Amino acid sequence: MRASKKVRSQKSEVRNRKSKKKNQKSKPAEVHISGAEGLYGVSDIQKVVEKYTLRALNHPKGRADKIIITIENIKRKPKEISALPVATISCCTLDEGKNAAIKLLQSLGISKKAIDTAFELIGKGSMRGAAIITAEKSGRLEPDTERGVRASRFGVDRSALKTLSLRLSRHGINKDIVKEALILASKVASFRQVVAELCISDDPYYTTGYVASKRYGYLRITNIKHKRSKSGGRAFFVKEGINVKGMINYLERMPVIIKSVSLCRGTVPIDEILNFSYK
Ligand code: PML
Ligand code: MG
Repeated sequence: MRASKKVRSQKSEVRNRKSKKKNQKSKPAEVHISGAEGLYGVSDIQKVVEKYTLRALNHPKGRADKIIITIENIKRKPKEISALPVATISCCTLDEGKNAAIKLLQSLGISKKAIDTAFELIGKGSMRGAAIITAEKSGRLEPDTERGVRASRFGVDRSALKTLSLRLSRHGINKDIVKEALILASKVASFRQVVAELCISDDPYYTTGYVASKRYGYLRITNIKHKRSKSGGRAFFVKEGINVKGMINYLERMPVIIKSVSLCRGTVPIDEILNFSYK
């Protein structure tokens, strides 16, 4: 599901007011409101369509005026993977949140230059999909840097979802936003040459983001952005010399399903995280 809304940008309004030509109307821009997807059995389709539609109509970014729902029959057998282990790093301020993300990414061998590029792009919030950034030289690899890449065709098996919901609920985080982001991040991290992902939500009222990697798992970071900020996005850090076509094909086309769930912890101090490696 992709939902969007037409808005007149303030910039173009100002330009039009100044313009000598009377009655000239600015062209409204289309703003992304909400995106969601999953792999489901036929019997779940009706329920899922209703859930996604309601979400697009009641989103904190505003009511969508265009909702596109695509239902596709996936014939290829999904690749089975495990969900990344989950933990939360609790930060009180924006600086603390950002520094925690930087510390984690640097300890994964990602250069400061690549990290700065990611924060800058995400801060602008103008990309529709994710940026692919090389971990050392900070090169941009997406063929279309405005569109970026969209991880797609991921889901969770019914019994794994039950286990996941139970484990997350012990820490008060059994929410769709957490589960959907974890499933996406687990697919992204399962590609061999992905080193890490940085995500900051574009939801203006959601200030928790994450750094995900095979080594440390899915690490939620609270207060990584200002409340009311609409900018957000994702960056995938990859090894230099990667086969980018193969990666995009995997992320966008290959069906992947979560079959098992890993450890779900609550709040963990960052130093404890840095002293333990899952891979
Ligand atoms: C999103 O807006 O969909 C991204 C949410 C990222 C963080 C989810 C979480 O709390 O774990
Ligand atoms: Mg979102």
